[in-house]
Amino acid sequence: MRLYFHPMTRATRPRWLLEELGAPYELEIVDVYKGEGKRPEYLETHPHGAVPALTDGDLTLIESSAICLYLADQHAAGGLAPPLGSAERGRYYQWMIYSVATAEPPVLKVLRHTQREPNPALADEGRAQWEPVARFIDRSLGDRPFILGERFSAADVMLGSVVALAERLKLNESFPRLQAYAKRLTARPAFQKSRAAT
Ligand SMILES: N[C@@H](CCC(=O)N[C@@H](CS)C(=O)NCC(=O)O)C(=O)O
Repeated sequence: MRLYFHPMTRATRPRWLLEELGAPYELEIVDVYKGEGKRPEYLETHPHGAVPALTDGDLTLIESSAICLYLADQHAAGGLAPPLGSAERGRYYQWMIYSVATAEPPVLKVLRHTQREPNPALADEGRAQWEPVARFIDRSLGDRPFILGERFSAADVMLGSVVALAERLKLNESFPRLQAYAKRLTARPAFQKSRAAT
């Protein structure tokens, strides 16, 4: 398997999962911040020139959530995806999709409008949109360590990467359980490794 990657991007998600699974992989750094994603050879792999992309034999996959769903199933013995057909599997799908469809956009809005394109009004809009998301995640976690309960899963990789970014942006201050969740996840060696440049 080859993961097309750059640190400080969504490509850290599948790398985090590969590290949790102890699965072998090759890393290919694509510096999307220097335009390397738009090189014609790479556009053959990722039509939008973004990271992550994963190749596994003849298969090429894009979208961090799809790659994580695939990896967790390919390495089912790693136990990071609940059994097919179980209610827990349903909740797992919910969090895998919620992470990118609902949780990520407000956090990225705050990131964008406090950094690359400063705009306090739009940043505040992002903060307001994060609030109900944070409340839902907080309530769903309850007093359990991970989003599906006692066991860490690939859903914690997807959701956790968003919550960890929200934490960096100080969006979780009214949600101590979210703060503890972010701390618990970012302390994991696989998370730390996923941020490395090589
Ligand atoms: N929805 C995609 C987003 C991928 C994406 O936009 N990646 C960014 C880095 S976080 C990128 O490579 N941007 C460079 C570009 O689009 O030119 C995913 O989750 O994989």
